[in-house]
Amino acid sequence: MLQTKTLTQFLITHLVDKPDHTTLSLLLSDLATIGKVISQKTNSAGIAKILGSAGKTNVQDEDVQKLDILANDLCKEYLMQTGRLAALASEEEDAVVAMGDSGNLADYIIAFDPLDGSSNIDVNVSIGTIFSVYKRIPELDRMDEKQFLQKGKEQVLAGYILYGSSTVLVFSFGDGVHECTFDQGVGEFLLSNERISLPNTPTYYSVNECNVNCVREYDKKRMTWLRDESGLRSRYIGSLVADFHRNMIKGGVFMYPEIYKKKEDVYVGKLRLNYELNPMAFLIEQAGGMATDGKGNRILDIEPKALHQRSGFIVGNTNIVETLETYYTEE
Ligand code: P6P
Repeated sequence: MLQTKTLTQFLITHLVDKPDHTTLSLLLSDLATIGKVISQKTNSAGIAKILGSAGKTNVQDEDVQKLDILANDLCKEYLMQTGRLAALASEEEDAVVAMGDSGNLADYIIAFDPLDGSSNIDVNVSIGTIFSVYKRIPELDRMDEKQFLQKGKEQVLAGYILYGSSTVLVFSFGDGVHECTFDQGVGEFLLSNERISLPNTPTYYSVNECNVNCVREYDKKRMTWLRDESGLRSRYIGSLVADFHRNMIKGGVFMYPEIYKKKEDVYVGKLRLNYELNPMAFLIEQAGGMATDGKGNRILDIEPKALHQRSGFIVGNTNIVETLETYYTEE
């Protein structure tokens, strides 16, 4: 006897309340299928000899792993044949990707990080796929980059698939955030945590403390407060989806401040607004938390200016994020 709902059963119930979510529900089901395939590929990567670098760098100037390419190509090819999307943006793609003739009249667009944290693949650390879905702007050509410069609060579906000790799909349509766990035996994602709510008492803080001498004074003070006064325990795995998921379930805060780049004499964020920060900010707010850029701006209110725009990031329990924001000083 199956003790819980499958993702499909959950979506059928969801459609009763949201009859206009048929395409979005089918799209989430597509993403779940992609997650099953990537999960299988990452779990057998060592055997299939698809670990390691692909020997090229992406638009982020990052070393591309073989599994990055596999995940990116899988997402593009699978979603292209569904006809549910007009265009796609990806961390691994310089520009917007058209979703074929079948997508010409589609109402939605998607931004992806097909395999976030992929530098951790070779050491068996959890990695993830992050997705962010918007309604297409009808007045614009589907290939117009402005389709992907909508504020994060306009997202209609966002989530991630975490490939860890188990494979979990965490998502929100904007009416609560839910978790499904992949059951190998059944071959389905089963509902494992409905309407996730951040614990009132946070447990962890996550920041790469090796950056302490490359951040602004107010970020240095934030890192010191987290370590010495917050009462939180340090946990940092260096894989955004894994760090974020742990803190959402156990309560806590993740911070990636802007880092000083000596060559360019400028402070820059590492994480990308479109397909990392916006989906995570959407989820954390649905779980009762908060996400800012570290300069007092709500992530979901930021108007992106570029497809691969980066930003500073503080995300987690509202009381902790608000405390950290009190350290901000205008430059
Ligand atoms: P650092 C992985 O490369 C990633 O993009 C995120 O998943 C992760 O949170 C971050 O970078 C880790 O960066 O500089 O601490 O290694």
